[in-house]
This record gives sequence, structure tokens and C-alpha cells, in this order.
Amino acid sequence: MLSWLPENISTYGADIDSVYALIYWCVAPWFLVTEGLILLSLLWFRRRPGRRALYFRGDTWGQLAWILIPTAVVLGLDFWIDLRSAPVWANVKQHVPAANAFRVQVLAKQFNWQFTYPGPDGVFGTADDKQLDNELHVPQDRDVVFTLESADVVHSFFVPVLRLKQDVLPGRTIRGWFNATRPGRFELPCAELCGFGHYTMRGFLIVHTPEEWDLWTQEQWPQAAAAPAGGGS
Ligand SMILES: [Cu+2]
Repeated sequence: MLSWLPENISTYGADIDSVYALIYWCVAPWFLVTEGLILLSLLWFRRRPGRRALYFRGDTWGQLAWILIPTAVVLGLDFWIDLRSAPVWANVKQHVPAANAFRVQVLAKQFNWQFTYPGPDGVFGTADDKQLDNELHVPQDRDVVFTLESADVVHSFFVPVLRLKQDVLPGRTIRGWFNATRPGRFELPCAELCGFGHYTMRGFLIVHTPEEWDLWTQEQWPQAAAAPAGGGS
């Protein structure tokens, strides 16, 4: 079921997929039934000699039932989806990340992603900040808190394997979080048509195991390598 979805490597991805599946199973049978009825009606009630079309005013309960019952079913399914998706949405939007969360700033611009890392002191706007284009390095199994800003137009921060997509709006700072559960290198495209070079606006999320993470931070901040391992938070 839904096997065409990309792999999921985020802590909240399975919940989002379950909402997808619920919507899929609500919509797919309904689609087949309605399209089937339309096709059947086309054949069954097609024009034939001596057969006149009838006009239904819909003023008997028997006729109204054709409208009211499907409406009730659709509303019921809608509320079911709302009920199931509200806690998932709340977790993605209102989760308070762990105290040891890794923080990174994202600046979207025509046409690349610029990531700013706070360095070993964990504070932005200091001398050990580091900027990388199109490479978002994060530790595995740790909350990552990011802020999204745009230097020009609307972009969209999209990481399919995290089930994460968020528009980036000029003039606003939008906060988000994720927690990646598997190491690897994953695509991070811009999902909003943002200009002529939109198709080239593509970065990568690189999730490191704890050992790789220590190595990577030592490479990036060799002057801090003497400090306790696991820095860069
Ligand atoms: Cu873009």
C-alpha cells in the first residue's frame, strides 16, 4: 500500500503517511463508485427512440436521499480525517524540540539553499559560524531546529524523505523541526517555481551517524577539535 512513496526517515513521517493512507482509502473507493455510476448511467440511460427524458425536482425524500446520503458520508469521512490528522499536525507544528536540539539557519535565494551553522559555541552571529551552500548536515536521532528565510522570492523547503515541506516567504522567519532516524544523503529540492533557475535549486540533506558527526564537525572546525567531541550543537 502506498509503496510508491519515498522512504521515510523522520520520526513524524510514519504518522503523516498514515494520514495519507487514510485519505487514500477514503477517496479511492468513493472515486471508483462515482465514476462507475457515471459510466453505468451513460450506458443505461442513453438516448433511445421513444424514450423521453424526465425532470426530477428533488422534492421527495426518495429523490433527496440521492443528495443527502452521499453528503453525510463525505462529511463523516472529512471529520474522520480531521480527527486523525489534527494530532499529527500539532506534533509537526507545535512540538517543543529537545534541549540538545541542533540548530541551523536556512536562507533560500535564487537559486540555492544557504545553510548557516552556529559552530562549536552553538551561537549564531559569532566568528565560528559557517555557511555551506546546498549541504544540510545534521546528526542522526537528534532534534534539528531550523529557521527559514528568503532573500528574494517565495521558495519551498522540501525534503521528501522527512515528509517535510514548508514555504519560505520573504520578510518572514519560519521555524520548523525534524528528527532524522537514518544516515544517508537525501535530495532537498525547492518545490516552488521561483524563477528561471528554479530547476537547478537543489540541495542535499546529509544525515550523519554519531561517529561520522564527530568527524564532520572536527573537519569543519579543526580549531575546536581539541574541545570535547560532539560539538557543533
Ligand atoms: Cu526556489
